[in-house]
Amino acid sequence: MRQSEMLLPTLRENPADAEIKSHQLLVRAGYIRQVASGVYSFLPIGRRVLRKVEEIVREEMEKAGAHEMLMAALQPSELWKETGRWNTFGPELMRMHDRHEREFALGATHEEVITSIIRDTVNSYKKLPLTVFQIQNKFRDEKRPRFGLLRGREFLMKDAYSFHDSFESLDGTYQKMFDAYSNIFRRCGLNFRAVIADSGAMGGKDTHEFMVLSDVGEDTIAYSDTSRYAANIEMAPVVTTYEQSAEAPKEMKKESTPGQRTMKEVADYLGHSLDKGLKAIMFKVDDQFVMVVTRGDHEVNDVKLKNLYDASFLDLASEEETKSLMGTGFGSLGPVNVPEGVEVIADLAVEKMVNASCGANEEGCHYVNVTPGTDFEVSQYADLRFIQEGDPSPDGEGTIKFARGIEVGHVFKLGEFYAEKMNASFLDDQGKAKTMIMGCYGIGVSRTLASIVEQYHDEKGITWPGTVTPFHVHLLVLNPKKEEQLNLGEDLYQKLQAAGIEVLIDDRKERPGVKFTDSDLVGIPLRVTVGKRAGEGIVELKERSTGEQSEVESASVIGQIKKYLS
Ligand code: 9G3
Repeated sequence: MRQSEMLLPTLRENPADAEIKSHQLLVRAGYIRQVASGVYSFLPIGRRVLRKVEEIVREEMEKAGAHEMLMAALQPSELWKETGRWNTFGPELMRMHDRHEREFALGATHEEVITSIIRDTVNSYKKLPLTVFQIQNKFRDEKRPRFGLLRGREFLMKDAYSFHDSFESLDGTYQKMFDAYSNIFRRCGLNFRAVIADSGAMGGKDTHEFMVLSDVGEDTIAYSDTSRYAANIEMAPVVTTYEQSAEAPKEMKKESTPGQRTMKEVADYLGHSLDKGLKAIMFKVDDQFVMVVTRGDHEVNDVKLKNLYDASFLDLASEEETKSLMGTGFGSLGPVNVPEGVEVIADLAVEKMVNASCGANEEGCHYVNVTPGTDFEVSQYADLRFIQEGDPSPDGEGTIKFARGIEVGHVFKLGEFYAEKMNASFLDDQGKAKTMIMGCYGIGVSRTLASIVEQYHDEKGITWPGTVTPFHVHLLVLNPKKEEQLNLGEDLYQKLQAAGIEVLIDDRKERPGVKFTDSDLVGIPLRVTVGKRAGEGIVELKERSTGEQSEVESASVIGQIKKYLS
């Protein structure tokens, strides 16, 4: 394609609201433009990359046995009322009325739509399992859209849905989707981890998130430094075994600790390390008060606490509630002599401790030489803390390290929830009506594109991997007014296209410096420059990511490019 004809508006400066590299570079290099907060248009060169990512997704989905369809984005509210989600989702679900005042949702996801199609069209086990997918813009009115395409309010998603007559069948499809996702992100050149995750509002049991490792990621991943083990930090179990302290328990006694509030302050004041202290935090779990005790250097994992009680509501008790319950605030809370009605539970690390310190439930006072089981009762010990770097990996191989991740994919075993609510049933081989079992599988396609830029850029611009680059070769003609440059450029342009190579020719009437700067920004992997030595049939070949360049005979440059691209 010819750059002189192309809408490719590059900028020298970062847009004011762009905080991260992918947002800055995609705007500056003419790939996207913002229409509104969290709403972007893809310009021609951006559309080409998006299509490359879509194609990889499409190929791998079809290889995994999924069939592509395209569902309506306008969804009648009746469907969402059948599952009850019309009311459980707040302002994030974008809603509108049609000319007849009928209510619609703009598609945020399509469980209701696809289940309403399947219940009308599939009624026998012979037609199962069945997996469909679509690639379509989704609408979610995020409270704080940010980071460009990473958290938008209209974004391109691949969403797939599978229907089964048994959980074994679901397990099979789930594994196929899991493998397809690994292929997709590998083909996109991404450094990613499949992470054990929490299914959140979607229910069901197994679920994995696919996380691209990146410092701008919103999630924290705990991963093993020697195996493929990785889990969302909320889910990672702690498998550390604790040694029984060898100390002989001493007589508990009260010390005054005037003005000392944090664990660190108290430990320093009492002259012991943080891990000899007991941290007590009061939670409200559904409608009961629970005091959670952990070692002083550990943090309570509220997702584990919520899952332990299978609670629908969990929050920290307020300072007032704590004061009225315990007669003291957060700073001197402790598990010794806790009033009735407050349950005390503790993390596993606490069980083996001896002669620890803890709050005395009295402002400015702490107990020392406190031993669990002797000086206070624990109703149950459980894995209640966040995993930490250096902890042993739960799979028994290596130790845990943390990384930030961008969630680009999420696969769920949904179970029967949607089919039950919407009466999607089938007759089994005994003619008996059964509820279908579902899985669903999402990829943020536009978010994946931005993640690739996060992992592939340098200080001059984007450095696309060959599998998703908008073109394979950027052909610069430095001075089209010079006959020999114009002719050699056009000749190479034709030959490259004839060889099936995707080439963008910069035939604009711009100074060489502008062409080089734009070319570095746009990030096409290979650059051929036709310049001063065109008369001798010599051109320059440069690799964008390494900066390696060489002068080559124009006759042999096509062969060299073919070799590089294969
Ligand atoms: C909504 C809004 C936001 C949402 C949802 C619904 C997330 C919602 C979870 C899923 C689950 C899977 C199929 C593709 C893969 C993910 N945010 N989820 O259901 F109305 Cl406003 O979307 N759906």
